[in-house]
Amino acid sequence: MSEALIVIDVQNDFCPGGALAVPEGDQIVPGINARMQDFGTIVLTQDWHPSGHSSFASSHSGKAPYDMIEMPYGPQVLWPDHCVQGSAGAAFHKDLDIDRADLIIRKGMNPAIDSYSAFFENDQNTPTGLEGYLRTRGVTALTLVGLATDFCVNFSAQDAARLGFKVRVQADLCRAIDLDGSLAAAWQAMQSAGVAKI
Ligand code: VGL
Ligand code: ZN
Repeated sequence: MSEALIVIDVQNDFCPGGALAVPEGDQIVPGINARMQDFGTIVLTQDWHPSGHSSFASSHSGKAPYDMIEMPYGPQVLWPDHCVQGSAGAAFHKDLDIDRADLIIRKGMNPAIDSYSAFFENDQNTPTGLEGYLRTRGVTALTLVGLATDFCVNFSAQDAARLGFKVRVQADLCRAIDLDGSLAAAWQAMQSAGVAKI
């Protein structure tokens, strides 16, 4: 019961054919389903943006997807519109075994702040509540899988390690966006934060 599997953002928009498709994003689904049986607690995260979210390029005139802008909380990549609340793209991949989840945590609802991490919004300050959920259930060790390795998995893993959880990221059950070397930088940052790559 002290180990949890955290499944990050395995949603249609991050799979081939989706608005922010991660190459091979769908290929990790069978392996994630199989891995669920090894854990006493299973948490799914769901990127869940209001339409017109500030992380969408379409919300900034003259900006294109993958441009960078400066937000009050720091630099922000602008994304194609994705994971809009209630849309088909925001739904979990149809083969993901969501019936096994103990908790589904949604993030990215604040229109003014993006939220890559399952623990904090990108202001690094506003909590999602996941830390409290895990601690009150006695969870001390986390294995992270899902999408995308270099964004939501990366930020979630670093935050979890900083919060004092024992953190592993299972690389074969993750896939990356990899913008300008962001995947290599993410593994470096995770390693420095004390995250184990398995
Ligand atoms: C993600 C970009 C924008 C992710 C979410 O799940 O990695 N990336 N929103
Ligand atoms: Zn998002």
